[in-house]
Amino acid sequence: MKPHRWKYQVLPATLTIILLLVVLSYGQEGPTQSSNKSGQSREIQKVSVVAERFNFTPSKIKVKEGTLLEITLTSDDTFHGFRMPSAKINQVIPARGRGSVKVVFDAKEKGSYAFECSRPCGAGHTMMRGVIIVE
Ligand SMILES: [Cu+2]
Repeated sequence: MKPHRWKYQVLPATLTIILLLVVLSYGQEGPTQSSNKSGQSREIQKVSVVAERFNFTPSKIKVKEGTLLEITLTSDDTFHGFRMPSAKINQVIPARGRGSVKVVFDAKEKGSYAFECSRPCGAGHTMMRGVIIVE
């Protein structure tokens, strides 16, 4: 294989790794404070989730009971959806390059809360799901 070909294969891989690291570091922001109507402060946990055919990354999110979980959703390919029937959340996730969308999940009670893609996105659409674990 000629040397210049090799370069074209390694560059996209390197960019993907850098992008992943950026996404992961965003997902690990420390807790911040916010106030609700009664003036009590609530801890906010932020996480970034990337949707792509046919999974969410991460697909398992752990959060401490009593915090607000702020999820920033982006897509790595087409339009997807983020639906959590238990929390009455259903948001369209814009296609790659069209920005992100935020949803807030109130982790008020311990348990497992499933989420899933709500926009038909191909053959594996029904397998595109994840879970928030409040502990
Ligand atoms: Cu889908």
